[in-house]
Amino acid sequence: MDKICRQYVDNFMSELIRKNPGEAEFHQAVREVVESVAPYIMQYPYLREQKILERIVEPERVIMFRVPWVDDRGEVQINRGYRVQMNSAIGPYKGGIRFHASVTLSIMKFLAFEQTFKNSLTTLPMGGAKGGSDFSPRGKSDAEVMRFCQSFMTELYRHIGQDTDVPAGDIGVGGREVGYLFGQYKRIRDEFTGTLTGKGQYWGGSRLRPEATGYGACYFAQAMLATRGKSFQGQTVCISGAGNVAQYAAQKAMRLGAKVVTLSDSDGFIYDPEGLTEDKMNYVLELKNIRRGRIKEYADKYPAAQYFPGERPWRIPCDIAMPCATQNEIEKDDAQHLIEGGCYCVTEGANMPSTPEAIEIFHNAKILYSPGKASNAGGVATSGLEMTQNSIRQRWTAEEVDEHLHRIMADIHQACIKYGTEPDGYVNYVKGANIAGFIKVANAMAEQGVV
Ligand code: NDP
Ligand code: 2IT
Repeated sequence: MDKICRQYVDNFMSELIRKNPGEAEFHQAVREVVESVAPYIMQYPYLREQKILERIVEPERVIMFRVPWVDDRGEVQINRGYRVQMNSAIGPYKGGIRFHASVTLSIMKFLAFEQTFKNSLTTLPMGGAKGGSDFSPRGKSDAEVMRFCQSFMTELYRHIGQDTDVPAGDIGVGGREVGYLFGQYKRIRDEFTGTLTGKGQYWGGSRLRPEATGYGACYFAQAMLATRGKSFQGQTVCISGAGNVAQYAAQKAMRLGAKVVTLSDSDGFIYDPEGLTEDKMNYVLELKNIRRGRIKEYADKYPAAQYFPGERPWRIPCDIAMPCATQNEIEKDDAQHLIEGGCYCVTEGANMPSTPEAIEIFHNAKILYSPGKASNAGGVATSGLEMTQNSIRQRWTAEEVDEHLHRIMADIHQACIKYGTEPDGYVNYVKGANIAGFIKVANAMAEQGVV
């Protein structure tokens, strides 16, 4: 980056940090995008004159609200609810809802910001948003989760709608929570519309939406691997997380011929040197989605596997790593371990799982590295397909949805190549994804005037 560009980025970031103090995750997500797009902005003065970057980092609207509910012991509980409506330049606000104890305004803003560029990359007309609460479903009964979801929606309903803002799942929000949220929305509004995605298979949900993020990440990885004449066949894969994204990334990688040797949760990870099988995968789906158990139990069930409490899987040697748990779960040392263990491809299923220091290590080692906003876009893309199916009151087959998903992931990969190829031929997928995602939103904003 030249001196003028560097100065521009530094000034921009000091002003952003001054205006949004203490929001470390938001600063991190913005810095990455601004560093990628600054050279592009320098070439087009109208983008600077229109203050597109200054506008794009300012949410169009932030909603924060009280979520009171009563637990099973009759005690009153109070959580905080959020919806950050970041950008609606290319379509209605769209993005997931996260229920996790760690949720803060900074995390909501970083996710809504990332979502804006990710949704632009999908080629579908969707703006960017994110919502959630510091409520943790862990250890709560179904009845408690239902009462919480009903209370959350009793405020959120007035801010969303099929042409306004369409929420979906994220960490802590899966089929069960979307069901309770949708039920309450429909009850208050007295209308059956596609206002949430990730709905149940018998009431408007798209086929393959549960699988889409994990499958899409594998399709993206396939495209990256193909650039080096490789595939998943015979490769050893380390995956973190054991939730929605991790489960279906593992299933698809395995079906594509890879040996998946790790899964994790916030308490630790399991290492199965023999690799996952369809039977073991079915056990994991039942353990996590029905019994809501911990990944530790895998090692009790399959003695060849070992459980490592309090650790992340990145020191296990592998060819391909797929972080599918949460933000900043690959730090500098983890990245170093991955490279030393022979890893040559990192495909992010989670949002911002690698720290900037880790990304620098991947780039310096010239390995294949894709940021979440490119490789996990299959989830929201399939949400977009669910919106289309709801609008035309039709339901596509799994094959039709899978075909769309394949095409979308291939298009995103192509866009990354177009904008991210360096003079030496190395593809910087971060740069490619950020510039490709930015151009569409920036031009839409410029064309729509100062709003
Ligand atoms: P789930 O809630 O289904 O699973 C999350 C998994 O990550 C769990 O195994 C969980 O363990 C673990 N995890 C969560 N927080 C932490 C933490 N702070 N430290 C360590 N482990 C943690 O969520 P998803 O699978 O849906 O989401 C995973 C990631 O993928 C997130 O970054 C999300 O934003 C992203 N994503 C999700 C999409 C979707 O369609 N669902 C689409 C695109 C991205 P534990 O049970 O112990 O909490
Ligand atoms: O981060 C994400 O892209 C999601 N959690 C999915 C959002 C969606 O609207 O399907």
